[in-house]
Amino acid sequence: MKRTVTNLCIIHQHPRILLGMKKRGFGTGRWNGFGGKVLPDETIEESLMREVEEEAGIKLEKIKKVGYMEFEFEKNGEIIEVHVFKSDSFTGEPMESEEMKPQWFHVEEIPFGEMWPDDKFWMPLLLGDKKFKGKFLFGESDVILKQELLEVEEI
Ligand code: S76
Repeated sequence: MKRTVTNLCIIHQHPRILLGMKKRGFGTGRWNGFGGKVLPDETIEESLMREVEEEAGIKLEKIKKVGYMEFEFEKNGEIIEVHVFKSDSFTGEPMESEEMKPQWFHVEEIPFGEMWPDDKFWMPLLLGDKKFKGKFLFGESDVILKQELLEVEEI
């Protein structure tokens, strides 16, 4: 069974968050946090800094680990491990890249209908500065077949 280690970062400057519209690859057409696959010779944190700079043109100044999730896809048995971070400070101006079109959203107007269906479950924990662990099983058309989500003290 294939396991892929990835990271995901939500930039949260209350009351707004920065999301990116994914223009190609996994999750095309959905608003998402920034991030991607961890390469063999980098740490999870280094990978996150690289991905955010590549996708949104900004350099994160401070990151905080807030979650860990596993996404399993029934169709191919693939498991994606996701290390979730949040950040409230960066340098540079968010810029569209070949992969992502960044946009700020008010926390009351997050476009959950155009995001991965798990996001509406864990995003409130992230916005409330909680830490969490979760597991989601996705079926046909990415519907959630099974889910577990727990608030934890340490991640
Ligand atoms: O927020 C999410 N980002 C992804 O890339 C994939 N959720 C998700 N679920 C499969």
